[in-house]
Amino acid sequence: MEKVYVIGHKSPDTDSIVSAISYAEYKNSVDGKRRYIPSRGGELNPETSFVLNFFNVPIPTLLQTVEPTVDDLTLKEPFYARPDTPVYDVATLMEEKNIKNVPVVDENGKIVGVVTERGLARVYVRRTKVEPLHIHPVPTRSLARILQADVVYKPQKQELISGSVHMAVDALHVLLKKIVQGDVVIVGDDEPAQIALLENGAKLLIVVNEAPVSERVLKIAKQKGATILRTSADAFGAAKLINLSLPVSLIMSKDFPVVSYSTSLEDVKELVFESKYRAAFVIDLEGRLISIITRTDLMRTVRKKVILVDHNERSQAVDGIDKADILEIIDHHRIGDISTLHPVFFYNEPVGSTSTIIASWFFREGIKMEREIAGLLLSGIISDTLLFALSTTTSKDKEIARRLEKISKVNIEDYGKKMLMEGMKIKGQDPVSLLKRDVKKYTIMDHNIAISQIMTTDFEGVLKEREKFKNAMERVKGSLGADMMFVLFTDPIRKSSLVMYDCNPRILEHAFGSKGEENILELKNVMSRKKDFVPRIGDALTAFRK
Ligand SMILES: [Mn+2]
Repeated sequence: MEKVYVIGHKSPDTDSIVSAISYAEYKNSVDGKRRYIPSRGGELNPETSFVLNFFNVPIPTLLQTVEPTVDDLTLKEPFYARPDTPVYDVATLMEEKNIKNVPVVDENGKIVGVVTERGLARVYVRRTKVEPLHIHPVPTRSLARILQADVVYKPQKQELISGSVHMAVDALHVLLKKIVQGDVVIVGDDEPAQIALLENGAKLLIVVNEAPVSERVLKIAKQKGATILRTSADAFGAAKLINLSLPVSLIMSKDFPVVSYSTSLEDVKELVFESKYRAAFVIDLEGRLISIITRTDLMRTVRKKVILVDHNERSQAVDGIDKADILEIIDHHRIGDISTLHPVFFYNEPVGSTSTIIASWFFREGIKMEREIAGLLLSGIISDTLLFALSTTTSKDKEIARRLEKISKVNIEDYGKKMLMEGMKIKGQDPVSLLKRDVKKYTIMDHNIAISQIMTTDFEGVLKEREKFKNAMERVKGSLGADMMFVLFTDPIRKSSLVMYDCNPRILEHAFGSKGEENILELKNVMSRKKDFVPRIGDALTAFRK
């Protein structure tokens, strides 16, 4: 079934994670033709971990990038050989199925080698030059099949047969000196020779030209426990076919390109086009062969299908979004710059959270909502509105939250406070990862701006560690390639934010009437990054441009 990944922004917050999980659930119940997979673009923050843990919901699949990968191809089940499969059978398979590579797979399904047409040819050129004829252990039945021979006699217990091969072309007394116990001899219709060979230890007679095998010969073969095969081929033909009875393990090559489900198609292309196999072998985590990718598999343009929730700006989306096929966007932020290949369902409503929108659709469509989903959606609303404290909170958020409260069987106030406190701990946390946890990038008037927001009730702790946070800010700014950075420490109880900035102080003066001290400024009633902060920075930058 076609897969569609439902995913929120990078540095996911609670709203984006629970929206992805809930919307995937919603879509799976209204559309049975596709499989909607909740995904995430990064590590969970402590608040979200608490939420998923509280409602016992699995963590969504991590997608570092939505670039097309092996997983997006329609993989065929491959033809393969076992290490003891005779080369003859592999060559036949290649011809019948018109394939150039046959992977060799052991009894656990692991790929151990590859036989190629070219490799096959090269091995035979080399072998016929130097090596005496030899039968490597091969089941008697397989050898008979390859020689197109009848099994005239074979001891009951003997399954595998092997040994050095002689041709009965010398005078008999010369030949008898050459053979040792267990050897194989290709003979014609010379009955005395057949008998003498059996009595001198030949383990297998290959009687060519469909020559008769007498009762006397048969009797001795039984006594000696030797095998007799009879073929219509001549001596030369039989020798040629014996060469093809080699197990492929002797001629397979062991350096072959492997890829996994998560290898990007870009990398696969490079491998396939550079490899002498003109193919790559797909294996799972245990090394088991899944499929083979050849050039024809790579002709078609493949894209991952995605639904974006809780964001619509390219800079906030997971990597590779330009190579993905966006099917829908559901958001509650400003309209950004993502463009799509086709007309898509794009829903944006200025409410407090994406969770509000998705919950309202469950209710509108009368889709049964499990307690866990209600709990997650409620958490998304609480997280994004800081328990209805943010100015972005609408009456719709409150109304939906009350309905979710009933289904989820938690108390909004008690649960909400507990959840927010979990996410607001800053003590003992690494400043860089704290700053990266919820950082968003904006492009305003040609400036690359990074704004990190950290919820905390501990302004004193922040001021005490100001140097650490400033160093961390510098590092994060550099790693994001931003030319300005702001960190908002927001206290939902005090209803104010402490902003730490790395930019021209005049921007702050223009936007908020003060530049504070030491690049730190407290902003009363600034709670929402997108509603209370970004627009005023945008106004200041626009004013400077003029
Ligand atoms: Mn949100």
